Amino acid sequence: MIGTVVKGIGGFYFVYDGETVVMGKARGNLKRNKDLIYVGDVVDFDIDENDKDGECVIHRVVERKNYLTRPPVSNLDILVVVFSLVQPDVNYPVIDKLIAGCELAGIDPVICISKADLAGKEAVDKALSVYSSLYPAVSVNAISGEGIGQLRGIIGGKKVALAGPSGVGKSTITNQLHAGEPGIAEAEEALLKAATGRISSKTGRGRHTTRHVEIFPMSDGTMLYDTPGFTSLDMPGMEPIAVRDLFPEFRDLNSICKYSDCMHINEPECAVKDALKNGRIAVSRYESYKSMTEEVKKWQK
Ligand SMILES: Nc1nc2c(ncn2[C@@H]2O[C@H](COP(=O)(O)OP(=O)(O)OP(=O)(O)O)[C@@H](O)[C@H]2O)c(=O)[nH]1
Ligand SMILES: [Mg+2]
Ligand SMILES: [Zn+2]
Repeated sequence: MIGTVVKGIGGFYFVYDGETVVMGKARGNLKRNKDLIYVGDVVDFDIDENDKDGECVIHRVVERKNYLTRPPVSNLDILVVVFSLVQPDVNYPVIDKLIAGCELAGIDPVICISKADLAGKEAVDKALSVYSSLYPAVSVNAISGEGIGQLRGIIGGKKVALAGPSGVGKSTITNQLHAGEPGIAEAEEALLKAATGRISSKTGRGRHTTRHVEIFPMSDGTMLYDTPGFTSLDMPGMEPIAVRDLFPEFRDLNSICKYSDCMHINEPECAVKDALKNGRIAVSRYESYKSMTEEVKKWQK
């Protein structure tokens, strides 16, 4: 059978088959390295009635679409990049780096401006306009629920996680998305409760110290990854020139620049700098790009 790993705890995995969650273990090779199974993995599993430790055995991890190591999750379709304009103030280089990390990992970013009630419509619209030609972009007030419906529409049926700076409202938005959702979580909770004793006796740890990432399947098919919160994605060593490709607004322009390897910084006859001058590229995006290329250069030394 095929299912999705929705939680891993102390060598046990919780597999969701589209209807229920079963607990089980990894077989053979998979078992030797517990890092080999990620939350989000699609796995081949069998129900094992005779196994005293769990209800299912995982045979194989289906090839991943993508994965992140911090937090360790796989197969995300969408990362909702959440940020507020005030409380806390927006930090565009951090946000744009997160978005670039999505581009690199093969995850679709969705831009979510939170705390729309605190910033004023004009500021929110302006921030949305920076992104709306590049990615799906919404603003929300997670206290009143405004904009949550629109966000639901965008992420519906997909495998989704929220990321962004601390305090921007990720947990509040997550709670709104969960509002009115019935029970897989409860069924899973009951399973977990039953399993916790066993797990604790094997690993010496209880549930609170081992909790990291967990997926909540929702009634519309959305799988919401609940992570402890992450603010950046891993950026492996890369050539500065490769940073260009992480900014979709440059893609059509790269070939118009005088030099094919134009970094869009000091070169003459640069289509990106022209677009910047006439406002077709946002200053904040360009500044983020420059700071990312600087960062990548530093790692190379
Ligand atoms: N005014 C206003 N406050 C909000 C909104 N969304 C969240 N808050 C508040 O902002 C604070 C932080 O929200 P959280 O949801 O905990 O933020 P978080 O992103 O999960 O923070 P971390 O878990 O630290 O990463 C809380 O006091 C929320 O009540 C909003 O839309 N408007
Ligand atoms: Mg939180
Ligand atoms: Zn250029």
